[in-house]
Amino acid sequence: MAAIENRDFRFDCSPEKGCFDLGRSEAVTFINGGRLGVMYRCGREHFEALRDTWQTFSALEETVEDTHLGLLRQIRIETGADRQGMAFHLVFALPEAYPLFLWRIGVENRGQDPVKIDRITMLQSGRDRECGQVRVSDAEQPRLAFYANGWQSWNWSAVYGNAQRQRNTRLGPIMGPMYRNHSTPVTRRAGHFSSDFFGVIGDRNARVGWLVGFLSQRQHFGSLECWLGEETGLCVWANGDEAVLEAGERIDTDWAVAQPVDLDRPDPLGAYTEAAARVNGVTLPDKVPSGWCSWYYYYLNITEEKIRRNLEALRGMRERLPLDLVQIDDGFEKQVGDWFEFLPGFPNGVAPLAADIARDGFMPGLWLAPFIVHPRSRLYSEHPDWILRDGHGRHVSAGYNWGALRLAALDLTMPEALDYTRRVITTAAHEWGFPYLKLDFLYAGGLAGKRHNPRFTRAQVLRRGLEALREAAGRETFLLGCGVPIGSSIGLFDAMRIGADVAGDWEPNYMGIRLFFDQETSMPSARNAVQNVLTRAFQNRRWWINDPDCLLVRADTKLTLAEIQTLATATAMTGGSLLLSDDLSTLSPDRLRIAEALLPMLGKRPEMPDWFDRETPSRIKLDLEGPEGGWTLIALFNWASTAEEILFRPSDFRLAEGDYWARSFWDGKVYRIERGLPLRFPGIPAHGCVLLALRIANEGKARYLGGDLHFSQGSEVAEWSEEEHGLRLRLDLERRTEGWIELALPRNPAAVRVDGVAVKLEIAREGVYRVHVTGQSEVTFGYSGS
Ligand code: 9PG
Repeated sequence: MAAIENRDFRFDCSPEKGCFDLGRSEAVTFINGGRLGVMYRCGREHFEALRDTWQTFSALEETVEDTHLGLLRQIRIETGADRQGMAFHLVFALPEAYPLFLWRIGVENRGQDPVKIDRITMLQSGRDRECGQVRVSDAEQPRLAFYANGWQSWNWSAVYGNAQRQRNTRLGPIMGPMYRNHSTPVTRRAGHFSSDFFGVIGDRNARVGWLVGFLSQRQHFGSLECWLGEETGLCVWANGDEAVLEAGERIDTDWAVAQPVDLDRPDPLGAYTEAAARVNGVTLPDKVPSGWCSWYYYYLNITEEKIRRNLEALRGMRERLPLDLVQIDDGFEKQVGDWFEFLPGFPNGVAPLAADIARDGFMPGLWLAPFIVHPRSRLYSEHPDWILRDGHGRHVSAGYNWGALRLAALDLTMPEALDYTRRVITTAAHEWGFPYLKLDFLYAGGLAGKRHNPRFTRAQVLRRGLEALREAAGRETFLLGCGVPIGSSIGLFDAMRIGADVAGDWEPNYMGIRLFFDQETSMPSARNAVQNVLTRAFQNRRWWINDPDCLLVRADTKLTLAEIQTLATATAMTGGSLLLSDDLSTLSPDRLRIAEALLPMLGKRPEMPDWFDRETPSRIKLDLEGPEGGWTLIALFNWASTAEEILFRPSDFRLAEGDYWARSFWDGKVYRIERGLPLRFPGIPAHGCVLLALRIANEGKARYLGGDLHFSQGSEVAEWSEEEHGLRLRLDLERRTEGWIELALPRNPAAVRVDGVAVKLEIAREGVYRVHVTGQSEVTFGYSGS
């Protein structure tokens, strides 16, 4: 028996029996009798070690200093070699600085022969008497649910209730390589789920749960499997990918991690995300990107001329819509893979465009997909040995796109292939002049196949490939990751696409066919994009800046105005980047105004109060502070496909007691909330939303209620001073605009001046006044009777 304990955890293990218990102090034991295991092969024979006993050679309790995590109190167990000569190093640790439990397994080949590692099981518990049991809470009627994280940027991430079935692609044979990690099981039955990198099992009734997973993904892709129901079960493992471990070599897993989760805390996954950021050396960029991207209007149909037209439009509207970035997307290259040859629309390549974009004061950005290869490219035919192949010599499929049923991928263990990807990045960043690169389809670097060097796991190959890209780009280049496994990317990208592509349709379709395809969760569509914008919002400003994908505001898509407002609301409220992707030269002023109202971006991570309670969260909360005091933004979504009444219940949001003013941004209505009573919003359209600014009513004092200048309805207020005789406020929006603001005033104002000019005041309702202003106005109210 060996045990460690601190104020958060109790851990004990029985090395002879090969099992362990883990629980929160003063709460039910989460894992009771959990097991480890290492599955490996020697020649043709399969073995599983650590399963029944850890054959302990030595066990040591110690405190060590970890460069990233600080002080760790740990138990280190060394096993003796088994009959094949395999020895194992187990570490169980409690960091002083984080409420986390960590463990890892080192696998050492002390035998004579190479072995292949299939799987390193970090935890198996429940569903089998041998493996003890899993308990999340002691509630009499638990309502268990599981957060499943998608493998890469585009893959659906959601919380499923125990009666639900996980959403899996039905395009597996064709899109499997893009839509899932092949070593993470496909689940089919209700209550059976799988996840990549980490997952959260929780009880919706007891409001507690546990996150389990990994802090990094440098060594192995991490997978999880979870069973909810009669018998709860949990399995967490590192995928060995049959990588060869030579005699005398050792491989250690990334840290496995368990974090107790309080579902009602504002930042429930904070400890985990912070520790993972630390371990991976994250540094956040100073500025949240805003800009324009060519993809979602022109798609592959871009030319130098069309980019220039939009550049000119951007220049013309800069005062009203100050964006930083102009990003050229897919469609300039001769073929995916042949990055140094250009299509006829770019007769001079992209370097002159980068120069012009920069000359106009914008940051030039370029899309590249350095790990994926079109089978009709020159690269493919000239360097057959750089292409990832299976055991039969056939190229491994990286999925279907660009008219190719089976795209190919580079074998990044071929030094020349990796060098080529470095050259692509160096050229784009340092010769063509792009300080911003969107690096896409990077999952292709981590597909299963027979590699030139069989001694690396897929995760090692991918991570080293990504590190090579970062090194080639230099720290100064802004890198946006896209189509890339989440856990492998932490610490390497400044921004990360965290969801599926947006599109001009709410639901996905293939060449207009909705039936069947509308069930797909990684295909481009507004619905699929917004899903992860909400369910991965917690990653923003911890692992990178989240990229929610582009906001389309033009009128000629199939999106309704309500749907566009929903995308704008989700984008703005989650604090990631803002990219437009319409033909800016043809946008109408009212549509442009939707985008304008999101600038400047706030770049804050919000709270998601019902993130664990439904598959798609329907509430966002963001607390803000200004010279006038604090206020709260609340977004409420109607995910139904029919118009519905939305109910706003202040008690759902842990708001301070009192009476409130609420102003709804998209329709400009002002409400008064008395004694915590709910507000009703009837007839919110399908996929529509309500965006409220809430301020506690302060009798006897003036309150800013909001307006139509900025979605936050308050961050435009730069100065605010109220005296007995009146009120003075100054707005500063960093862009040119005009519109209305509304205030609740304690007394009837006798005189109102906007920028020194007396104006007429409109009364919106009793005690609430409207004034027309610009984004930089100074407004003074003189109260009457004083
Ligand atoms: C350029 C595009 C854009 C876009 C990227 C990526 O599921 N799919 O088949 C699928 C295809 C393309 C795709 C995403 C998913 O888009 O996300 O922003 O850059 O490539 O080709």
